[in-house]
Formats: sequence, C-alpha cells, structure tokens
Amino acid sequence: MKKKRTRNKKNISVKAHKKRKHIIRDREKAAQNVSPVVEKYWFQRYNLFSKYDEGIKMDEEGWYSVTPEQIAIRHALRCVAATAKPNPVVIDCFAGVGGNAIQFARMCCSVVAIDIDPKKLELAINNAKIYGVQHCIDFIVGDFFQLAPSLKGDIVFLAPPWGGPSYKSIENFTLDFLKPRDGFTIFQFAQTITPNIIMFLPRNVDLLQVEELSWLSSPPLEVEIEENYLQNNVKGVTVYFGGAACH
Ligand code: MGP
Ligand code: SAH
Repeated sequence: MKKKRTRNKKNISVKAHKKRKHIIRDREKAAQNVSPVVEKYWFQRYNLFSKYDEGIKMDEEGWYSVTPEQIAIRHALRCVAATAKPNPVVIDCFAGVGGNAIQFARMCCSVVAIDIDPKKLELAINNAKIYGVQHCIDFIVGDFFQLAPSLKGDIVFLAPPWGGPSYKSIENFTLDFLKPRDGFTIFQFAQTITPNIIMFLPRNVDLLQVEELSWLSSPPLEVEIEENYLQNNVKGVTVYFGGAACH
C-alpha cells in the first residue's frame, strides 16, 4: 500500500514538472511573438544561433531562412580555404539576419552584407554585435542586381529566397523557383563580380540544372555539390563554383 502511494506521488511530480516546462515554454514563445509559421524554427533556435539567448533578433522571414550556424561555419571555412588571402572579401548578396555574414566575419573574412530589406540589416547588425564582429562587416541596404556592377570581392555568396517554407512541396525545384529572379539570372549577375561563387540551395533543387550554371562560362567553371546535414537531417545543398570548388 505504502509502495503504491510513493509511485503515484512520483507520477504526479513528473506530470507536474512536464506541465511547468510547457508553461515556461509557452510564456517564452508568447514573449517573443512566435507565430505558428515560426514555431518549428524557434524550437531549433540554438542550432540557428548558438548565442540565441544573448539577444539574437529575428523576423518571420529571418526565422525560416537563416542558415543554421554549423552550416554557415562550413561555408566560411570553405571561403578561407578557397583563397590564399588572409582576409578575403566575401560578398553576401542576400544577407538576411546575418547567419552567414557573421560566420564569414568570425573566420577573418572582410564581409559585404547586402539586403534589400532595411529591417533585416538592422537585425543583422544587432546579431553581429552579439558575436562581436559588426566591425568586420559592411552592411549595405540595396538591391543586389543594381549593386552588382559596382561590387568587388574574392568570393560571392548567394543564399537567395526559396519562396518560403512551402518550397518543400515542389518535387523538382528548378532554378526558376528562386526569388526575386531565376537562378540563371542571379548567377549571371554574380559572375560579373568573380567566378568564385557559392550558392546555398534547397535540398530538392534540380541538380542537373545546377550543373548547367557552370556552362555559362567558357571554359565551363569547376563545380562541386555537397549536401548539408544537421543532426542527420539534410537542410540544403551547397554548390561551389570556380575557385571555390575543390580542385
Ligand atoms: P526547412 O526545410 O523549412 O526546415 O528549412 P526543416 O526544419 O529542415 O524542415 P523539415 O520539416 O523538412 O524538417 C531548412 C533550412 O533551409 C533553414 O534552416 C534555412 O537555412 C534554409 N531555408 C529555408 N527556406 C525557406 C529558405 C529560403 O527561403 N532562403 C534561404 N536562403 N534559405 C532557406
Ligand atoms: N543567408 C541568410 C538568409 C538569406 S534569406 C542568413 O543566414 O541569415 C534571403 C534574403 O534575401 C532576405 O532577407 C531578403 O530580404 C533578401 N533579398 C530579397 N531580394 C533581394 C535583392 N534583390 N537584393 C538583396 N537582397 C534581397
């Protein structure tokens, strides 16, 4: 009889603990205006920014678009490896809330971070300060396609909008689905700056079409494709062109 009561007490306390955890989580979510679209990404917040609790700020598009930190670190390491320079200039043409730009800067790159949305760059500046790298990044509010002719850099990094979280419902994601212009156009603008280009694309992207991008140059650019995993889930595909590809 005594034993039974102890077990019941334990069950009650486990249930109460779980309930308390839910209440705290719900309060945290409400305090940070976590909408139903954002919720799934909010649960992954420490994968997106390990310093999330130090004051990282996001908006809805930022939540579903930011490159997870470990993948952004991988991109930055590859930029450094691709150039023999100690401080290569990386142009992050669609910088968002700064997921990639911050990791480029942490790896000693000089970064030009462009975004058409001034609110995004305000958030990116806040986030870069948290990582202590805001002084290594030039933030430019503007349209990449208008700015491209005046840009100079060693590597161009392209993580354009994929059309929101519904990109997954497309079976074969052709480059026409990229925003705000199709992938061929985006790539051609990047090529006017340098042939060393890195693109972060959806996992369902049409890989044959991606290879065709390298044929826009004569002779064709080197191309290397990698899948990016996080905790055994594929999150996206990175394509390295020209000097950014492994030779
Ligand atoms: P996801 O596929 O929407 O989430 O985004 P998840 O958790 O992998 O989905 P699941 O339900 O299939 O498990 C995965 C990652 O893709 C995000 O963390 C972003 O890094 C990237 N990503 C997603 N979107 C919609 C965009 C986008 O529009 N632009 C860019 N540049 N990256 C995106
Ligand atoms: N890699 C980023 C996420 C990029 S999301 C990160 O890790 O945080 C894509 C971004 O492209 C969005 O913030 C959007 O505002 C921006 N964008 C859309 N059209 C643009 C344009 N024409 N020029 C520059 N930025 C643009």
